[in-house]
Amino acid sequence: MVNIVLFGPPGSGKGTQSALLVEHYRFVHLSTGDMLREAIAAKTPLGLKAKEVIEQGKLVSDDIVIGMIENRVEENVGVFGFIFDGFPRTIAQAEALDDMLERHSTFIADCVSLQVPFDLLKERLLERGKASGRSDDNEETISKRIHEYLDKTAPVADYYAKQSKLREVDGVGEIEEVNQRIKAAIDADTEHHQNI
Ligand code: B4P
Repeated sequence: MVNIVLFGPPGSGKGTQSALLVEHYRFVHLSTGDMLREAIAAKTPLGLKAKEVIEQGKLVSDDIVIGMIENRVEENVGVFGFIFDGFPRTIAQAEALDDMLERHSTFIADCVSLQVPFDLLKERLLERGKASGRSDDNEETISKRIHEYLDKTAPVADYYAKQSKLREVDGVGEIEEVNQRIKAAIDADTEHHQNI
């Protein structure tokens, strides 16, 4: 199995790039943001709880997102590999993910970290907000999300750097151009990824 974490601040292109990567490789795409939005749309008790937190620009609790990911990993035992999009977002989530994968005799191969300046993130998310109507893509919530990222999520990059798994990729440029850079970073570890 080859498992990749796609990491970066809100609006860095994790969702956009994951969609392209699953077309190219045989990954199963697991996005905690998408799972939470599905729960919100279905108005499940979890969704109602998550809606409030997301609209405040905060992170949903570790227990909830770890549980969601664990269910999806269990459901997909035997697949070629996972691309984790927007997860882990805290050190506790990163540790839980390592434990979970170890139980299935596998591990994270690379954490691809998309580098995008904060003013550009804001611009992209405000633009997306116009079309998507996402209630967390407004100026006030975007600032809170970036603050939450710096406080709780940025340390996750160090977690993977310490394991020599962090691959920083320039996330500025055309979507296809960024995608080529990500694929080059993944393919650079050919020995580990021969069978993708
Ligand atoms: P997510 O759904 O993960 O979304 P995101 O961080 O806002 O966006 P992403 O980086 O995927 O950006 P995208 O490709 O869409 O999270 C939403 C919320 O859910 C979080 O704030 C949190 O509350 C909660 N949550 C999710 N996971 C959690 C977890 N593990 N723990 C706790 N809480 C969790 O790109 C954004 C825009 O930029 C798009 O419009 C796109 O078209 C554009 N774009 C992308 N690449 C571009 C490029 N190269 N050039 C120009 N525009 C580009």
